[in-house]
Amino acid sequence: MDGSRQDTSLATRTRRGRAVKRALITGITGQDGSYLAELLLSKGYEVHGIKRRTSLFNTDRIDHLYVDPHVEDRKFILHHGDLTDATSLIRIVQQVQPDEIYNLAAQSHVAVSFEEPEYTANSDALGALRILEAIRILGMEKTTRFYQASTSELYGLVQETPQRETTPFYPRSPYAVAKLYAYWITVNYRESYGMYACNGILFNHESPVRGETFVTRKITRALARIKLGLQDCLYLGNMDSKRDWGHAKDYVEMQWLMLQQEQPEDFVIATGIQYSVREFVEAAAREIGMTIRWSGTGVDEKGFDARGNCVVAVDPRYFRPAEVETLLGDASKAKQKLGWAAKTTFEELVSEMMREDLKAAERDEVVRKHGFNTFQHHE
Ligand code: NDP
Ligand code: GDR
Repeated sequence: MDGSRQDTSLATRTRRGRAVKRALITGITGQDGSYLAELLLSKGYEVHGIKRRTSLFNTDRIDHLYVDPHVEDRKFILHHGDLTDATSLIRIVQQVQPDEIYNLAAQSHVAVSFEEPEYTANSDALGALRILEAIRILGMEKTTRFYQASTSELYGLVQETPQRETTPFYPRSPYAVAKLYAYWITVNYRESYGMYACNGILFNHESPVRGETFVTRKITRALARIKLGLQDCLYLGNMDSKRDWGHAKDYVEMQWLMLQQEQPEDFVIATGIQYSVREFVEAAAREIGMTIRWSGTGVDEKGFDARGNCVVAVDPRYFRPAEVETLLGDASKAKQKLGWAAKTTFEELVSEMMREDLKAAERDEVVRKHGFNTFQHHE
């Protein structure tokens, strides 16, 4: 049978008079992917996502959106693929024929990028190129809009404070260097092929579903577990590091807005307020009425000390070969052109994360009481 004349692909079935917009999200199983999928579904989109094959289920963050594949006219559909596998990306883009592609997938951990620099470059730099090429190979330059998840890490060793769209970049990690390539290849394809392609230069954004090894979630999760006696100590690296922390839910709204404009442009997304890692620990502890006892380098004491305080210790293993000491964003362009501003305050963010991690720790406490192990991760 001549496959090329078969009209069976998802794309050809729905392209005729398509009533709803169709989005493809890479990294849909991640923090931002889950919030963006929720947002787009609430706007009536048909949402397609790319997930990687893993030996265990990796869809915890999106399980509430799952629709049984046997249901007709599903609005939420997952595809197996990988940013390091061009053939899978071309096949998915061809099948889905998306109006909008959000490239959120990445090896997104800065510290890990020093340990896996080549893989980080492959997925974070070449991954973006592979999607842009898929759009081009399939002749969809004028019909598919592209969003690239760029990052404040591009500013690295900061050249200007606060950082805005015009601030020069100075990446400080294999992750940031890979993202620098992705940033410029997005600009280049926009300028070379007239594609609607843009970069959101997002500063750190967190939530209760933030990965457990990023510092904010590591802190809220550990304090909750220490409070319930499930963990004895919190080990951190550079506590003087400063970040501009926002809420992921606010930031994905901006990702969508950026693809709805007349002209593609790059935008900084940030709150404009900065706190240190130490201040984050203090704010989280305040939320649950806990007193912190700061220990020096190396751990001389463990767990609650004699006065019932929580011990936070510095462990040099969390220091990075090159650190980004301070980041503070200026999102005035987003405010002026798109009417966007962060809604969630720092206190609200910390409070929500702390509340959700306490609930999770309480669940683990029940499990432990019934004689089962709960694991203590120090990552
Ligand atoms: P997460 O680490 O939570 O999610 C990353 C996603 O990418 C996961 O779905 C992961 O899959 C997927 N992924 C990783 N490698 C591959 C690959 N080779 N092929 C396909 N999928 C892959 O990141 P966030 O949601 O926090 O961030 C989203 C994007 O925004 C990332 O690109 C990140 O670098 C960038 N960014 C994030 C900021 C933040 O503060 N959160 C700030 C600025 C930029 P799996 O679930 O299987 O691991
Ligand atoms: P970041 O986030 O590197 O900014 O990248 P992370 O939360 O990992 O680190 C923030 C700062 O905290 C310091 N730190 C620690 N970090 C971790 N992970 N674990 C620790 O124990 C610890 N102690 C201190 C770090 O040194 C750093 O200075 C995040 C990611 O989401 C990227 O994908 C994204 O591009 C940027 O934010 C913007």
